[in-house]
Amino acid sequence: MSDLYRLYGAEFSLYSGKARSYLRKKGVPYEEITSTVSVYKKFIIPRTGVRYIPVVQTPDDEVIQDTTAIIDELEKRFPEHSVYPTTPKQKLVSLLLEVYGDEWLVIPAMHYRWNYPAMNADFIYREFGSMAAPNMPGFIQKFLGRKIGGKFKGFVPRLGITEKNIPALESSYVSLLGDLQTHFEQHEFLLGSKPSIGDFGLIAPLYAHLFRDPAPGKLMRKKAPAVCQWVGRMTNDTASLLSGQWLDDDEVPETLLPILSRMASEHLPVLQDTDRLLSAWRENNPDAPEVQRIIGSHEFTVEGVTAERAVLPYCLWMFQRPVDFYQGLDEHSRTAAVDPLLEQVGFSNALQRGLQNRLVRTKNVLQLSDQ
Ligand SMILES: N[C@@H](CCC(=O)N[C@@H](CS)C(=O)NCC(=O)O)C(=O)O
Repeated sequence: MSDLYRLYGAEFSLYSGKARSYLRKKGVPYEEITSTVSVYKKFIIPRTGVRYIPVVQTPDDEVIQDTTAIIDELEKRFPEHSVYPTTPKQKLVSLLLEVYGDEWLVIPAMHYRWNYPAMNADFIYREFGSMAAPNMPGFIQKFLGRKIGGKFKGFVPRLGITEKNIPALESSYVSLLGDLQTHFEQHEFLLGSKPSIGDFGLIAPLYAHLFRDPAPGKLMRKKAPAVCQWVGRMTNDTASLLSGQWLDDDEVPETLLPILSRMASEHLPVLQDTDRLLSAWRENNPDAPEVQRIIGSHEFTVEGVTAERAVLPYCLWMFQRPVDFYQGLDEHSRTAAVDPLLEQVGFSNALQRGLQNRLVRTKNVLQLSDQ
């Protein structure tokens, strides 16, 4: 085995962008292996038991699937210059924005990728095809690209993206871009001059889809040039973690407040409802060996428009992280620092109340734990 870490990913894959950015910013020695059909068959599926990318293989042949698990394992192996701030507000905000990027901004990412076919379709099918079978003739790549890409396009309605709410989803995303623009005009990263776990969550949708695909890329360049520059800082080869600093005195810049408020009004109700529905699912499926990827559907509202989407329990595994962090804080940190901030952005008692269910990931599948 070589002494390099291996990233099995793809340039156009949302979560691969998060893992790659982390590896680069952290200065981890790695090589990227394209996830061809053959690599899926011979490596990814047998070693992980599931069909997701990215996957990281360590030099001692440990195989890790899921970007949060990858980052946390690498943080143990490379503990210097952590991507986790240590002060209460900054750490909580960075954990919340990781969840928001990973789990919610998939909506604009998938919408702008798949609902602008005149600008994107040729590009994205070619990308899927050349990843799947890089040495095959063009017509086979085209066929495979459409087949594999079509599967991902099929997720669009399940994420709750429909004719009815597209104007609302676009309006929300354009406002978010405006808020991010204001923030990145003043700060290099979310919380200072080095990226935190929150930056890595946001780069997932904001690189592969929203920056790199032709239609949303044009929108981002027009509306939010400072966000494009942040994408550049997040994806270049400079290991900026080695030199940057968090802002002093646990400061959370004012410019992040509208972004947290947007998360509180759009995403938080979905997280809370997912927890409620998972309790009901648990009662109806007491002997299920694992939690299914989708456990029904529920309503959600963006900019006053309500639509229906799949209930995805995985988002709770992510949301447990900020909830656990909040609940582990001492009384003084909560009341003096964190609670006023949460109140200000509309999280009210969500973290205080906690969650009804606890999820664990075992062998890359989710299970309910008895706590
Ligand atoms: N939450 C996981 C998700 C990995 C994931 O969903 N990857 C996408 C590509 S970006 C995938 O492989 N999807 C296949 C599928 O959904 O069946 C992570 O952080 O790595």
